[in-house]
Amino acid sequence: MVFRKLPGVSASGMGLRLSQKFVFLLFLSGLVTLCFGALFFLPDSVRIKRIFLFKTETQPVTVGSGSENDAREHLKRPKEGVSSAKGETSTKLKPLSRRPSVSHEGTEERLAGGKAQEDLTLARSRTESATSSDQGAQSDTFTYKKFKRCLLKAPLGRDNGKPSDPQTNERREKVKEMMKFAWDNYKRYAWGKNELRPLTRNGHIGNMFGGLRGASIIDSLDTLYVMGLMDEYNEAKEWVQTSLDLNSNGEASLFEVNIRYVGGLLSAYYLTGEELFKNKVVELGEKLLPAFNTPTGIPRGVINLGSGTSWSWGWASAGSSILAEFGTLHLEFVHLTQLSNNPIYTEKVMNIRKLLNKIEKPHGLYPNFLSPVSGNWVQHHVSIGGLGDSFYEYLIKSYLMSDKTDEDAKTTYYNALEAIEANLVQKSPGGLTYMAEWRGGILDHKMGHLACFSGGMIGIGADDGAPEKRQHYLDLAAEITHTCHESYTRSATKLGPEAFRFDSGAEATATRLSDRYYILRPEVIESYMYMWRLTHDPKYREWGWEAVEALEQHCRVDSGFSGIRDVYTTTVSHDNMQQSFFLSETLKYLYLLFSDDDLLPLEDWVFNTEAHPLPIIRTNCLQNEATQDKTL
Ligand code: DMJ
Repeated sequence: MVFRKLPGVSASGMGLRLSQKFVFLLFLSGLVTLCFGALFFLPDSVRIKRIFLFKTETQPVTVGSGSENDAREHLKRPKEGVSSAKGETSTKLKPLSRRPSVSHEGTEERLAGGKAQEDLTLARSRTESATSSDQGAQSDTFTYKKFKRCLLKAPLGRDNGKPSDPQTNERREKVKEMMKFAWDNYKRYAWGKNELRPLTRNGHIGNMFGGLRGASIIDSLDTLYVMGLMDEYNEAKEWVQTSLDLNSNGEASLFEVNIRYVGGLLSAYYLTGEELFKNKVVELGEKLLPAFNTPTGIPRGVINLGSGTSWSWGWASAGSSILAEFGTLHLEFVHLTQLSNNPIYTEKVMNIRKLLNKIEKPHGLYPNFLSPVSGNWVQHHVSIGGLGDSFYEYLIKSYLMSDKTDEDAKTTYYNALEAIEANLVQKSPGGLTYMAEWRGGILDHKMGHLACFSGGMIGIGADDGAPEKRQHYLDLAAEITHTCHESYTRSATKLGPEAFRFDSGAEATATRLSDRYYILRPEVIESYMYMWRLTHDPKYREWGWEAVEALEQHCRVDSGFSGIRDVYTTTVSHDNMQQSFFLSETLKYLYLLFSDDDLLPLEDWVFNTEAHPLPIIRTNCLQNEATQDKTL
């Protein structure tokens, strides 16, 4: 090493200075090391620790850990969505934990999340993601006129889907009357609240929507419009204009706000072209973004819409996020990108997709709990019912909604379906096909009402499967739908229980008291509707009509519709809750079942998991339209 003499400094003097400097630097670096080391002794909650050590906050995959009770509790939780309903039936909500095991403060997460996502090489820029840019890009700003020109058919059909057969038309009118009855009572007793309590004749707010109000109004907008209940639709629209306040400051379920509010407003916009809905939905979409500020970009389940702070459900083991929650954002977020011309929404959901593609799947299956910090699975519980369900639904629907360009969604869906068939699909001794649940390799021979949506899902995906599998998928869809129908016919009320079993001699019946309730859920009817459209087998309309009669007989009360506590007794006990999804889904699917196929044709529309129709995005057409507009 060569020391160059500094001017005016002797060699020995320079040596002295250098050794002083050396000692000083040694002291300084010792101090820094000490301070850094001390971080490890600080409690996890200290902000500075989380900023410096976020990368080491990975959690080991704890297969099979966590309490079984926890798992049972939230098996019902995410899909039920409406907390009080659960509270009043047999399922009680556990309170949200304010002190989860990992950090949840918006600001730190924002800093940490951005950096860690780079580390995981999860691309966030448009150019890095071909699919993302395909889905998100518009050569020009979206306009409603362009969008309408790119539809293949008129959304409401030739004659609003009116069937020519008089009996079917009568049945359709009956469903419309049920909608009007449900709406009128909501309006009379619970206007502006989230849901109607039809026995006590008051409103329910609940804690799922972060202080947002009017869930039944937002969930009903498109149903009212499609049914031609225009006075009611106008009342709903006016409420959105004057009273939908998005500046709430409460704790919301990202999933529920997305499927009901974002989905409901998007559909209302696409069906009507009212800019009001578009403005509202874009404003709301922005408020959901902070939930993604985690080290992996996997959003947490709960978000404070005012502060942007987010955290995991207290009942989700080890601060995990839920597959059916973070996996049920794709459709709405791609549309938010389209309407706002901001790629960020599509980037967020593509990031989730990439992480899921990357991590190892046990037997090709997707467990229900994932750590948003480490990106590892937490517990190996797999279910096509609660906690998992709509993740699978959104894969095939993402493919369909992309005008069949999202090949990645397609591959992921069919691979997942293969794993489901290999590991979960079972045949009962009585010959009923069902989807069991999987707990670390052990089958639980139980199928939830929620899992009954899968008949419709497998049906709509049948045609795009491998040619040799198409008929098989359609048959599988029909078998699952048949099993779900059996779960209805085997009860005294002809309505299906929350969960039914295929063990200890049971064949599609609930064996536990706590599984006997019915909360006006749509999934079985949803599958009837899809299977009707796909096969035109009249039995699906008959089965739908059986459900209408049962709803009328057992769930209709003086002031609305109510869930019931036990489907196996005709001396019914009502749960006093008219769920918003009854207006959004159950009645809409029934109405479509008795309508011609040209009402919301499947060539142009996919339904989000709350039955809000979203249009297929024809990027090429929209871009050509943009070019044409410019040259006109
Ligand atoms: C609805 O909120 C949605 O369908 C959701 O995906 C799960 N279930 C309820 C209705 O049962």
